[in-house]
Amino acid sequence: MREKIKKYAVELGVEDVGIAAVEDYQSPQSPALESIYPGAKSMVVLAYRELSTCESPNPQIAMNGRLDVMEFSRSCNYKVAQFLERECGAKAMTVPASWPMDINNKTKGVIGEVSLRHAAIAAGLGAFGRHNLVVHPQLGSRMIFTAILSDLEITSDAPPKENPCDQCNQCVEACPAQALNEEGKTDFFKCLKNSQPYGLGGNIRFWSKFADASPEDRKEMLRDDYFWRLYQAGFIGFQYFCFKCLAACPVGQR
Ligand code: B12
Ligand code: SF4
Ligand code: SF4
Repeated sequence: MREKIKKYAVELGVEDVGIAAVEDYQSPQSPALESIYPGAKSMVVLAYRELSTCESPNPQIAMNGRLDVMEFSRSCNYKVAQFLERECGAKAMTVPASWPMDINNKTKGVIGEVSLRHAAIAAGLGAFGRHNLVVHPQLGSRMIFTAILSDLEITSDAPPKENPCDQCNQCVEACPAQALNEEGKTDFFKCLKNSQPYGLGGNIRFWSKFADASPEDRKEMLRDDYFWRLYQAGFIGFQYFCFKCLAACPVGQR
């Protein structure tokens, strides 16, 4: 069964596949899996490689690489879930790369329904690097994950023999927001401000200022580049304007 699932996913173009038994998934801050899928027994975790677009100094092109991989990942995730239901007799539920997630004042929008880093680690796809991302032993840090929960009883894949991160610190030095200075912790407010300048924080700042502005100043604000970028972000969805920590990592670079 394990090999049959992996073969199908790899043929779709997924870079690597790991499987974790739910008891090996431990993410203290995330919702309990039981609240998402009562009776879930395992998860199939799919790994995709971010293209070299993440090195582009042009933020639109860098972001476009992410949009490509997210669109591809949504389709592969659905197809693998469909395969689990059709060919393996499972009940399958998909976990997206990023959204939707429960975004509220308590979680601040930084806790996914399932933590895909912890899922990838439980599925043997890598280990936490100094940048708090999962580093795959052969493919490196430029990895994006999705997952499928199911009631299939399958044991976890073995973890890599050693952590591929050699603590070279290049990711920490590359971070323009100094969000990685403290080991084992990403300062997510610093990261968010830099990596999603037109996200929720940007919207709150803009609209608060707008509410207090005079009619003349409001007109000016609507002609400003910042508003135009907010507008674009609104219809594209998530916008990541920084890929520096993952792009700086030398592991697995060709
Ligand atoms: C919300 C979110 C963010 C938030 C908050 C991040 C955070 N600290 O949790 C912000 C906006 C800041 C963010 C930034 C980024 N993100 Co993000 N993000 C997510 C999302 C949607 C949810 C994360 C979550 O649930 N966090 C809450 C829980 C899990 O965190 P936690 O328990 O506090 O655990 C953290 C620490 O305690 C620590 N930790 C826990 N145990 C251990 C053990 C050891 C040994 C160590 C060292 C650390 C450690 O690591 C965790 C990360 O900080 C996931 C997708 C998903 N559903 O998982 C993507 C995800 C984590 N993001 C991803 C990426 C790539 C990024 C960015 C590079 C932005 C970009 N351009 O894509 C940056 C990287 C920031 C960084 N270096 O940490 C990828 C990571 C892929 C990978 N190779 O690991 C994910 C998995 C998306 C995906 N589908 O692949 N992200
Ligand atoms: S995404 Fe950018 S701002 Fe966020 S931790 Fe990585 S390098 Fe720093
Ligand atoms: S850049 Fe260096 S320190 Fe950072 S994750 Fe990669 S190997 Fe580890």
